[in-house]
Amino acid sequence: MQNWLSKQANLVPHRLALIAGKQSWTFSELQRTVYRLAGQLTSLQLQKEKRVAILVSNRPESYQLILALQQLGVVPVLLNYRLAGDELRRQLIDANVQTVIVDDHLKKYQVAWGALARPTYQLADILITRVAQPKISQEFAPKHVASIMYTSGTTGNPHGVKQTFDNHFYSAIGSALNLGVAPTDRWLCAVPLFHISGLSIMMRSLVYGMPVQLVNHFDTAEVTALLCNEPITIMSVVPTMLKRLLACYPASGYNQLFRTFLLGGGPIDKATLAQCQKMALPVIQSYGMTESASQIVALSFADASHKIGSAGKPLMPVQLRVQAPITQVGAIEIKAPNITPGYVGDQAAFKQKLTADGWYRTGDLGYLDNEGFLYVKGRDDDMFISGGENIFPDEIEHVYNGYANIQAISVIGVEHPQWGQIPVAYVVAQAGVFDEQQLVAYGREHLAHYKVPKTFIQLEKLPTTASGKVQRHKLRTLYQRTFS
Ligand code: S0N
Ligand code: AMP
Ligand code: MG
Ligand code: MG
Repeated sequence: MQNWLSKQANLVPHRLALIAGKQSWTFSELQRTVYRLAGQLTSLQLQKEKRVAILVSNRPESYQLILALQQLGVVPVLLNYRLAGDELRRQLIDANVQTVIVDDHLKKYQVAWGALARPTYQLADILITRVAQPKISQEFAPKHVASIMYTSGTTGNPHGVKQTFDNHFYSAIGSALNLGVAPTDRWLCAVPLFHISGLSIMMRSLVYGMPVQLVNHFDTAEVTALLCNEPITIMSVVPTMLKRLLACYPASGYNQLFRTFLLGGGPIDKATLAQCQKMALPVIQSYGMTESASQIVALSFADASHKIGSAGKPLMPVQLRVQAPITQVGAIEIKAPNITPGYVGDQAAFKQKLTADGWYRTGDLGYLDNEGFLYVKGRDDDMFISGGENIFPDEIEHVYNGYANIQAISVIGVEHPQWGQIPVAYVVAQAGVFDEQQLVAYGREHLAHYKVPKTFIQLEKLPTTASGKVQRHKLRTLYQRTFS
């Protein structure tokens, strides 16, 4: 396929492509700006097909940086700035990056990478270097990796998911065939570009020739004002964002062109959905993951109101099956051209997730109703989600096993009205009692803040099986009995 940015700059040069605060770029202006940045990146001697890690927030310069790397055929590895230095360092090593580019206000991380011996650049410095002639890729090869991002899953450390141009293309088509693409569409991106929720908006923009309104940081009042005053038609949200927006929903509604929220990234309670319906706030529920380059199942506008609680039907290019009879809960498996070809480091871990006949095991549990609508009901492992961020208990326990005086620890996810779920730890001390503040401080040093248990509950011993494995389900029951 022709390079998607060149294509849109040719098809719709004067259409808006990116809006951020008071700044905006048409497709033709975006192309010029991105080429200029690609020319500046040339001085870093980046090699085609190799990886460059970027640690950036949702600023227009970061958006253009991702595009510029793709224009050069270099693979951006998108890092989550909420992670701790240790976690990021592991990802840099795992992805074997040639260079790291950091947004100016995220400089503190460079200290943590001191020993990595990878050249690290500030984006601001690159933006003032000499502009050389860039070698722009004329084509976006379908199997070429367009992006890599990390997601926590079943075992061990997070996996770096490769997303090819084909993956993004089929994902964008599946979304378009369900939601439609209106000539007036403008998609609000307040979800992070380092998650597929955010990056998929950029990739759809390139496939559809559609403007993206970019927000640096999700602020409820600011986003509400934008939804009222700007011609925004669609916004991607995780449940935490939807709940915050709902609490501030103006009686007069949003701007007239607003079509829907695209809701994904984790389970939502029925009460919130019912409230949206009562307030006539359009919400399209969806189900997807990093490994499928965003939504693979979504409700249609026609079904949204009478299938509340369902994630919808598999989108156009997606096949989905549940390992259980209709209406019964089983493992959700998918097969689609938008599924990743694999992980960067651990190929074996990815192969283990494929069935003998080549379907991808999502790790999620759910059922299909008689009409083929999917209901997601939980996980086959202990992973849980807080505010759209995956949390894997093993990762937290592993970190705390390095803390003096901890004899044993087990982490569970418990319900929380704002975040969906939050981590709570049961701990056994080698001696005496713990100082909870010190436990929190230790966690914050080594883990993303959202992974640090909100409560530590001391026990004499943890419930285990005969073979010594901790029984988390017993801890969940214990928590419920104690606190509800
Ligand atoms: C919800 C967000 C915006 C909350 O962050 P906020 O309010 O900006 O927090 P900060 O100001 O940075 O910090 C304040 C305190 O809050 C803590 N905190 C921040 N985030 C979390 C969290 N997630 N859980 C718990 N606590 C959190 C901070 O630590 C801080 O506390 P202190 O001061 O004590 O440190 C933010 O979390 C956010 O942006 N979440 C969204 C992430 C996301 O997009 N996830 C989706 C991942 N999944 C996918 O991408 C696949 C699905 C998908 O593609 C999709 C998803 C949604 C919609 C559409 C799609 C699609 O298919 O297209
Ligand atoms: P990630 O690995 O960050 O891309 O997160 C993807 C995971 O989020 C999925 O595997 C599910 O566990 C969860 N998820 C996404 N959408 C939904 C949904 N509609 N209902 C329940 N869980 C969801
Ligand atoms: Mg995942
Ligand atoms: Mg905030």
